[in-house]
Amino acid sequence: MTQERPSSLHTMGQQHGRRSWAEPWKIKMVEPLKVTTREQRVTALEEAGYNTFLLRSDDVYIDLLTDSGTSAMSDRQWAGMMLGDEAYAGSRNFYHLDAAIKRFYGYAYMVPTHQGRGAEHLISQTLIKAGDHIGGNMYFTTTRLHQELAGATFHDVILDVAHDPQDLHPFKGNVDLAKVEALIERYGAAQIPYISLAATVNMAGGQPVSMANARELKALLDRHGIRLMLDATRLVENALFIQEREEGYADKSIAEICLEFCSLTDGAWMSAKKDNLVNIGGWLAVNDYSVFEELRNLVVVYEGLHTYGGLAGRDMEALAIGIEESMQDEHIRSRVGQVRYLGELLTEWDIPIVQPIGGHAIFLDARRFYPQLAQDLFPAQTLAAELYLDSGIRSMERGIASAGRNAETGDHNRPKLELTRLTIPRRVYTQAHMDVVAESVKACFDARDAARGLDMAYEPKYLRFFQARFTPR
Ligand code: P70
Repeated sequence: MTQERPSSLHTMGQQHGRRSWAEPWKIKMVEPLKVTTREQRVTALEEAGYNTFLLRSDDVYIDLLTDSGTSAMSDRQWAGMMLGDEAYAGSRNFYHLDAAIKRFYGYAYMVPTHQGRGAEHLISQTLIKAGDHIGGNMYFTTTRLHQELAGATFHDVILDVAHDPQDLHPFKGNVDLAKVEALIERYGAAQIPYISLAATVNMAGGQPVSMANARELKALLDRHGIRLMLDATRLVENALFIQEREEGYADKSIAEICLEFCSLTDGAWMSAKKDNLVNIGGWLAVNDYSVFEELRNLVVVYEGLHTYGGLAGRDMEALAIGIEESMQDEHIRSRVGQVRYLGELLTEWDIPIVQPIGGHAIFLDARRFYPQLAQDLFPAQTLAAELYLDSGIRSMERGIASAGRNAETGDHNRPKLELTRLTIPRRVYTQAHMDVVAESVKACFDARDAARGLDMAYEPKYLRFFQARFTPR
């Protein structure tokens, strides 16, 4: 990959050591946005039970619910869609995708899946048996649920500082090796099929894992015969932080860093809807042929034949091209540069956000926004509602509602982090949109004393945050 690193691939600002993170593309097609009145927003939010997941996107102005499947594809990806080989078996697009995953992530065998949780389901059912224990660098909602449904108990093994929104550790996503050792000591290696490593860590605020931490973790697990499985959903963003912050990586390309990181793991699942720049898709890749054989058996039960896994040929083609585009240094610098632009504006205005600024989103610290609200009054959900009412911006709760209930006691899980996520889609919004968002957050911050909180009026059994309904106090 070294040939892909001439300085001409850096943004103009970076070539000159200036601060610009300007996008390495221009806009060819636009989609109009709808502006609503406050009255319309009040009605829409009431109909949605104060849950931003239940809003119609037609009622949203700037949609920062998620960076998942919301990216803009390039002209090359759209051209690739026309080359879809919609054969039931052996589509040529599958082989293109397989080659892209081998080239950029380095794993030997892969199956496509319809999205990330399809892959999480397959890997959990394949490697976990009832009574097992999984350590992970902070939980992610769907990941943990699939591990639990397969019979495992999840244990958080991330550094303690990851739970502190103000701690400035450069690699807040790192695993605390002492916690892993304690887990092995307590349950024995035979009951720990793998450690689940996410890079970056979504729920911690998009925080990265260092190469050194992954390497030490791998060495520790190798001594005990435990696998290391990667959630590669935002690995490309993680690679930028390694390039910027970790000694010895400043002159390595993003592609080289990703490949090295993956080489420290035994396999990965992927929600391709994030880093990989497609609207739908996922994949699951491993190096061990016997694990692959089992995955290939299961994929035909739950997803589709092993050469399409729930995706159309055209989707696999767009994904193969998206993987290559996502690995370009200038792409990822501008993507994370835009997130930082928003974060730096909010920081200048003393608005409490998770620091350091992460890769895919700005996380507002709802605890410090609304110190008057007890966590059981859903401060982060309240803030998401207030932001929508102010300006039609849609954000996502990442606090007590997302954390669900303890399977044994039935009580709420009460995470230390009570956050409202402003998630930036890739290649979609402009710097002016970021200004609108910052001003709206500021308006909500200025009116923070008036917030009263919410009660949960309807609670679904699984992943409750998606469909729960709330009523204002
Ligand atoms: C988000 C999305 C998805 C995701 C992820 C990581 C680190 C796996 C997945 C699953 C969508 C989402 C999902 C659950 C709750 C809220 C939002 N994250 N690992 O917005 O992939 O969605 O393709 O099945 O971030 O953060 P998929």
